[in-house]
Amino acid sequence: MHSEACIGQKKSVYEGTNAVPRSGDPGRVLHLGLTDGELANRVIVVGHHTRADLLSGFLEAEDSGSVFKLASDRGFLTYTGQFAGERLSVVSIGMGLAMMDFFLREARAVVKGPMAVVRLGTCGCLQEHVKVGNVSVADGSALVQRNYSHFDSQSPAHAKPYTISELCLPDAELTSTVIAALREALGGEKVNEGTNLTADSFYSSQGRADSAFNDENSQLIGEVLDRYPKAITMEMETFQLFHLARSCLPKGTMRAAACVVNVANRPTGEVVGEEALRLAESEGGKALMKALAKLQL
Ligand code: R1P
Ligand code: URA
Repeated sequence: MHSEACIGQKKSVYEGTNAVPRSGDPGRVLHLGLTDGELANRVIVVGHHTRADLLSGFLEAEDSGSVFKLASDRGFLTYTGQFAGERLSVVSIGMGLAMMDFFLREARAVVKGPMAVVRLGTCGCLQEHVKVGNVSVADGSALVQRNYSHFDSQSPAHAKPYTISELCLPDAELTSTVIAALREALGGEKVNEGTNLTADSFYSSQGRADSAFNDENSQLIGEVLDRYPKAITMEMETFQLFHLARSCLPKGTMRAAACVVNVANRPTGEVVGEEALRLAESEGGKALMKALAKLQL
């Protein structure tokens, strides 16, 4: 018999399967790959590695003499260092509700004490007057989900193809600090505030047309705007961040805020240029790091 198949003779690949499992010694959480103390209480969370690399350039070395860096084999990339006298991490988590869930739960498991998390993402913008390259801060977020039951031919006719949730709110103080820092860094005309919509797909639940699938979404953006006329941004993680921060126990120990660079104006079809995007990411990101460092935790 091949040795890998000898169930019962090998140490388990991880422990604690009914809670937040860890593997190795020291125990590392399964998906972020981090162990206790490697992540700071103040975190900027972004969607891709290039943005994390960019912002990690603003971090200064820890006492060890370098900025901590760890790439997990599940796609998470963590940097931890010093910024304006505080310990701060920048983490790239990839995309979607599930990745934000992995991140916040496993981050909570390896960090002691109160946390503050700010997302710097990108989005499609639903309002014609909001310019691409601007940064929009969420004053609330609603979740737009594909209703899988609707697409099952056995389901009752009244089940709608998409569900739209109630609003979930961010931390008010952190959000005001973020807005002030962004305005100072980018100028007031480049910073918008409004409702965020988090979708469970880049495609169907964001109202994109794709003739290769039955999506029944041609009316979706209109329905969402009827319900939330102040909605300006549509992306894929903010609701989960706000929801889990509010669900975190003890209450108030995880504070959250979120903003996104508008990369595409959905009504006009305009898409941001490379240079404007990098500028918003780097100057906006630095402003968020200042806001996080300033926050009394
Ligand atoms: C889709 O292209 C991705 O871009 C947006 C969405 O939320 C989704 O994750 O944000 P990020 O640029 O932060 O990944
Ligand atoms: N990210 C999204 O989720 N949607 C967009 O339209 C652009 C970026």
